[in-house]
Amino acid sequence: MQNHPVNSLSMDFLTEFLINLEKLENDRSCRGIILTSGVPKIFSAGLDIMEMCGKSAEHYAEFWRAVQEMWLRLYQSNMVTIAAINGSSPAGGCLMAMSCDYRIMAENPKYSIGLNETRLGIVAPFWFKDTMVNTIGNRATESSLELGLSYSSPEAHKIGLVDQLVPEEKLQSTAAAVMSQWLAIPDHARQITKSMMRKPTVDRLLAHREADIQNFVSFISKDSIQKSLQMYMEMLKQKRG
Ligand code: CO8
Repeated sequence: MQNHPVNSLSMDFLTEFLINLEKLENDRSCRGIILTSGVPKIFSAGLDIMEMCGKSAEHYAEFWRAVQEMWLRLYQSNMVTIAAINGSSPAGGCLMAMSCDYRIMAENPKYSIGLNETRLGIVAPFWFKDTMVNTIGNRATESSLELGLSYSSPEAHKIGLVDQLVPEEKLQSTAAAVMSQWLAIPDHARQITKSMMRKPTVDRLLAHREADIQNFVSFISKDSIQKSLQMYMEMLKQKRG
């Protein structure tokens, strides 16, 4: 991923991501992908907040459908998906990483990962929550979501949010080595097993997809939520000085 400055998931980025994912999915010679960042110190800043500020209801609906589509495709991918997390990964960035089959994070206490939505005054939707429950369990997810916790890489490893920690310079080679282990399993057996594990979570969104879009549109359109997001963007600017 290389969408400067912070790999935020804008409409354009999501569209390009989906096109590329589909191309790889349809390429029979491609059995696995490593998701990583070409932006130093940042894996992905999550959803592009500008896409959720001061836009029309139609725009919010279209944007949310694209976010859903990204998750549906990545979470159910037939390919082996490995996240090589080489930087901070808040909110939607954390969702992307959790949607992969395996997560390896660079050992750097400055990098953080987590679903921090409540800190922005917004609420992670049920399928973000389900994805986290499937990764770290119900109890850890509950406090994590309520407090909008961001974990340093050692903390993330401790709670199982990432599977492996490695020195930054070994991240890509470790991801390649892990990929080889996963590719040693016959594709059809691995794919059926993955589907068996993930289908109930996917089906829940598919059954409520339109309601989830409506819910997002009405929530994000509220004046109070727009204000919270604007204040958060201001806070990011001030932090930089
Ligand atoms: N969207 C848009 N712009 C962003 C975002 C973002 N998510 N994050 C950062 N930027 C912008 C900054 O405003 C800044 O812009 P400018 O140069 O114009 O001032 C630029 O990117 C660089 O940012 P920083 O100076 O902060 O860069 P740092 O390297 O110091 O820090 C971080 C990088 C750690 C990524 C930091 O920017 C950060 O914490 N960003 C916020 C991340 C975040 O909280 N994302 C949450 C998005 S919400 C989401 O993903 C899920 C929503 C769920 C649905 C809700 C239902 C209602």
